[in-house]
Amino acid sequence: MKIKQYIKNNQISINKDLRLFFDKYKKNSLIHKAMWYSVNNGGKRLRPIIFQEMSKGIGLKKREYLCAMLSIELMHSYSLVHDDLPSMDNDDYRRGKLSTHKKFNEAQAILSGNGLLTLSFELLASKYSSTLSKELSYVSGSCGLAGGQSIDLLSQASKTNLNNILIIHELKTAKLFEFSTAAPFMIILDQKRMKFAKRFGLLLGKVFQIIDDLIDEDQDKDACNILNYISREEALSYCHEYRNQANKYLKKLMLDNENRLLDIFDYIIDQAK
Ligand code: GRG
Repeated sequence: MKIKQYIKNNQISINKDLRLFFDKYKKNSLIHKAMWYSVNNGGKRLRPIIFQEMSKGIGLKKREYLCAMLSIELMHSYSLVHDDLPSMDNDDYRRGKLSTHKKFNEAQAILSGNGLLTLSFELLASKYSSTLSKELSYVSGSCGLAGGQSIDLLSQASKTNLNNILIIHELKTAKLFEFSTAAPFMIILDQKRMKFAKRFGLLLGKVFQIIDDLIDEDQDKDACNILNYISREEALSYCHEYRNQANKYLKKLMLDNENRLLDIFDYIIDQAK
């Protein structure tokens, strides 16, 4: 099956998993409505797709990886809700729909983000060893998402430099990809391959963010867009270099589905075409 169709099928199935999971919250309190609104508004589900692919590659059954897969998407959704807030990026729209604070209000958006963040950890803690919660805390906290966002906001005020941009990319974006590729190996307690999977995921995340910068329609407004520091050709050559490095780590994982994972990598790069 072609990679585009494969990704589409995975999106459909992950959307179904998220819907089934949220059903039990009945969606009748405002905070749960806001949480569900933020999760269910057309995300590409790339992080859970990559996590699922890694999990399949090591023979995990869906019942073994489902909670971690949902947890990753809830974490991602929380970060977007807070990213859109007036005190952060101040975006009225996300994926062509009203952002959560515009649809509800600012207080409810903050609270629903908190609800998604904590639910993400509840899912991990209910099923797995504390390693997974600890690792997700690390990549989402001050040394990951939140830390990257903090540097990003500081850097918006004045021109920064390429090195700082690459650090922001790593913390704000790549760390959650790193967790997504490494978590399956945490589940099976395979330390050695977990290290290689982390390297693969971090490189994938860096590429994802460079491509996101290249296709950003508002790139002029974003002081942290990489195109303010290097040309499009240079940015793409970073992507190809990272892709080749990532391929070496992928090979060390010895997965049956390594071609599929590489196809997903290339699919991300191809978005810039
Ligand atoms: C307030 C404690 C605290 C933390 C805030 C806001 C935040 C943490 C982190 C920001 C993280 C962020 C928004 C990173 C950008 C990463 C990125 C490119 C997101 C878009 O990812 P896609 O394209 O999104 O996969 P979809 O829409 O497909 O789900």
